[in-house]
Amino acid sequence: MPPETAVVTATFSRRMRLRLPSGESVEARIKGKRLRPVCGDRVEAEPIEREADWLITAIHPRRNTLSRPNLRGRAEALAANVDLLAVVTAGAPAPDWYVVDRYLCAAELMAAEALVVYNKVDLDLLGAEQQRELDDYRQLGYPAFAISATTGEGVEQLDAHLAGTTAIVVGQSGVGKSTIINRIAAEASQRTAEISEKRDEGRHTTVNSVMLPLAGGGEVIDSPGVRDYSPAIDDLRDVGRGFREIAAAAGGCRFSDCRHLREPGCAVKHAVDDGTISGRRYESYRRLYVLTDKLSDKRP
Ligand SMILES: Nc1nc2c(ncn2[C@@H]2O[C@H](COP(=O)(O)OP(=O)(O)O)[C@@H](O)[C@H]2O)c(=O)[nH]1
Ligand SMILES: [Mg+2]
Ligand SMILES: [Zn+2]
Repeated sequence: MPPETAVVTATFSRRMRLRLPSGESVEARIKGKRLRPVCGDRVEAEPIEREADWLITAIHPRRNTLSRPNLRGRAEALAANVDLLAVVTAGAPAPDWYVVDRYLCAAELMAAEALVVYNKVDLDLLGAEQQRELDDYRQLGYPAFAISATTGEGVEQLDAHLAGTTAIVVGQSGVGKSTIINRIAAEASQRTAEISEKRDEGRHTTVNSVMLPLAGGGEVIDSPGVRDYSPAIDDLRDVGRGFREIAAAAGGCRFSDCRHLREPGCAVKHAVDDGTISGRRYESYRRLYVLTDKLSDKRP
């Protein structure tokens, strides 16, 4: 059989599940040690003689990549070719808006759409402060949804936004990503994901990502919980580009290479002082800038 272009729909460390152009799902391993396919990748694959496994021989160029820095400060891909990031927080564990901002920054830099989900409204923990954060995101143009994956409240509106896209659901561990996906994924596909996870139990400790068809068309990737996510950023100036309102204000800074930290004539700081830019969002920017600067020192 000739090689085929397949889509990576699940990764379990170095084992993959592929969807062939025929729609059939097969399991695959990877040729050599250099290739690192992730969910959403388009790959070249060929059947292996007298085996059920297929072999991935190449990864097609990616439209975009969701990545984070690894321990050596280099970019490690988590998923590829996505249209939209659904960033999930919840009543419990307590929302970490800094993590939300870092995912939103990643979305900007990879030219993907993004929206914010506050899950577990049924816990009645959505106070004025959280409500204000959600309103701030809406003001910036990010749709924000307060939902309960358990009761189904608000899920329909979220579902309507994701339909037809290739979306990835991201956020801290325990916020309800998998529960949300179980609600919105096409029913038959959920069982497939379960089987693959179970079959792998004991052999591989990490089930990384799974991509499932959405009931309303398109597909959704359930990503692993990454603790303290931050985007992999090569160019420090990209940190500011990842915050829409900061990118928009930066044109007014006195210096074209303004870092918006302590420079005189900084339009961003000015906007923070007069309340046009949220002080909390600015603090997110500042922290990520410092972190990215530190990580870039690590790279040889
Ligand atoms: N009360 C409540 N619990 C939820 C909701 N969504 C998920 N959970 C619970 O939160 C826990 C973590 O959910 P899970 O989907 O595994 O989170 P993930 O780590 O983000 O994938 C589980 O015990 C879920 O039952 C919700 O809307 N309300
Ligand atoms: Mg999960
Ligand atoms: Zn500035």
